[in-house]
Amino acid sequence: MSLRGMVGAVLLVLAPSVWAFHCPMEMKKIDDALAKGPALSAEQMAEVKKLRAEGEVLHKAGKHQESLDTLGKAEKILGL
Ligand SMILES: [Cu+2]
Repeated sequence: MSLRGMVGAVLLVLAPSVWAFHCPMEMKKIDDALAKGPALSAEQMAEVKKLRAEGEVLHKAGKHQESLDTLGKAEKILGL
């Protein structure tokens, strides 16, 4: 196996576990922001909570990239 192939294989194995740790960090950031009582409209608040819940479901389903994308949208609304 070429060095390049090996690096690729290692990255493939490591990447999902890196994401797996990343999602809870993003969820915590959102929870912390929500705990501070952000200045959001009721509509935005509902959207953030929905995205936060969806992110957790995706994370548990092993869809970490989709989870991060979803959590990222919630963070954007919160201005994080
Ligand atoms: Cu995850």
